[in-house]
Amino acid sequence: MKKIILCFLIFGLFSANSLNPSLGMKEVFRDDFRIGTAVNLAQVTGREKGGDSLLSLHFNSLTPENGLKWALVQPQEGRFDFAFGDAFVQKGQEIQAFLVGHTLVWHQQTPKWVFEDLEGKPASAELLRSRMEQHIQEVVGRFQGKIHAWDVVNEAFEDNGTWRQTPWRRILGPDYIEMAFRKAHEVDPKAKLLYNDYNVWKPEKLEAILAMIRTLQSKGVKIHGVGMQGHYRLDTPSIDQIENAILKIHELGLEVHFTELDIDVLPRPTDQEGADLSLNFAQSPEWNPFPQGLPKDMEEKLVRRYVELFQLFRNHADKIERVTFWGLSDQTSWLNNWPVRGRTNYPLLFDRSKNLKPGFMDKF
Ligand code: 9MR
Repeated sequence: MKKIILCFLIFGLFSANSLNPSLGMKEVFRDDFRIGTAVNLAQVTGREKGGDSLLSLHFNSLTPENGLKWALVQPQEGRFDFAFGDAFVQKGQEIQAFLVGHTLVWHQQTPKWVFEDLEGKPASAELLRSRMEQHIQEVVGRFQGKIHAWDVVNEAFEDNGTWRQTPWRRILGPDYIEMAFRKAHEVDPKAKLLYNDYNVWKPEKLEAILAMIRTLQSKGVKIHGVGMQGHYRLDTPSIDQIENAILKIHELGLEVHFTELDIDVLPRPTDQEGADLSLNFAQSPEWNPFPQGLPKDMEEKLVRRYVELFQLFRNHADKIERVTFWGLSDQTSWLNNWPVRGRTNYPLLFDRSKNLKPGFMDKF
C-alpha cells in the first residue's frame, strides 16, 4: 500500500506538462479556456523570427494589438485599409484561432476628422452617428464570419465610475454604446460582442459597467461579454478583487474574457493603475532599474503571480472564455513605453528570446 501511495506522489510531482515540454499553453488549458495573444503586422505576416512557431504551439486566439483600430483602418473618411485585417485573418485561419476584433468605438487612435464636420466644427450627433454606423458596417462586414468576437466599445468609464467624457459621449450622449452594439449585431449576428475596459475590478467602475449592461439588457440589446483587460502589477489588484468582478459579470449572464493580460514589474512614478494612455513621465534611471535583465527573485515573483492568476482563472473556467496576453514576448510589450518611454520591462510569460519563463507550466 505504502508503495502505491509513493508512486502516486512521485507521479504528482511530475505533472504531464513537466514530462512533456513541447506541450503548448493552449493544450494545457484546453478544457478551461482559450489562450490568446495580441499580434502586430510582423507577427501576422510571419516576418518576426520565431513568431510563427510560438503562435501555433501556444495560442488558439489572436487579437490585433493596433491593426484594426480606427486610425489604421479608416484614416480618411471612406478610405478603408484592410491589409492588416486580411493578413490577421489568414494567420488566424492557419492556426485555427478564435479571432477578436479590437476595437470599433474608442477615444484613442481615432482620427480628429471623425468628430468634426467639413468646416472643422464639432460634428453633429447625426453626422457622428452615421460615421460610427458606416465604420461598423464596413469593418465588421468585411470580416463577417471570420472575426468571431468584437470589442465593440472600449474604455467608456473613468476609474471612479463616471462616464469618460470622450467626443463620443459628448456628442452622442450615453446612448452611443447602445447604437454601437445594435449596429455590430445587425452586421454580424453571430459575432460575440464585448465591452472592454481596464481596472474593471475597481468597485465604482465595476458598478458602472454592470449598470450599463443591465440597461442594455433591459432594452434587448445584444451584449455577450465583458473584456477585463488585465493590465496588472505584481501586488495589485488582489486575487479577491479580480474574482469579485468575474462573479458579478457572470451573475448578469455574460462571459468573462481576459483580453489584455500583462503584469508590470517596474516601479511607476504614479500610483495610478490600469492603462490610461494619457500618462507620460520623463525617463530616468530610477524608473528603469533592470536594463540588463530582471533579477531572479523578481522573475520568480512574476511567475508566482501568473500562477495565482491562472489558478483563479481555472477555478472559474465555467465563466471565462479566453485569456489573452497583451503581446507575444517582453520584447514587443507596450509596457516598455508606458507610462515612461524607452524602458526595459518584463511583463509577459515569454522572455525577449521567446522562451517561456521557468516555473509556470509545471504548475498546471
Ligand atoms: O499596446 C497598444 C500600443 O501599442 C498603442 O500605442 C496604444 C495606443 O493605441 O494602445 C495599446 O493597446 C491598448 C489597447 O488598445 C486598449 N487597452 C489598453 C492597451 C494598452 O494601452
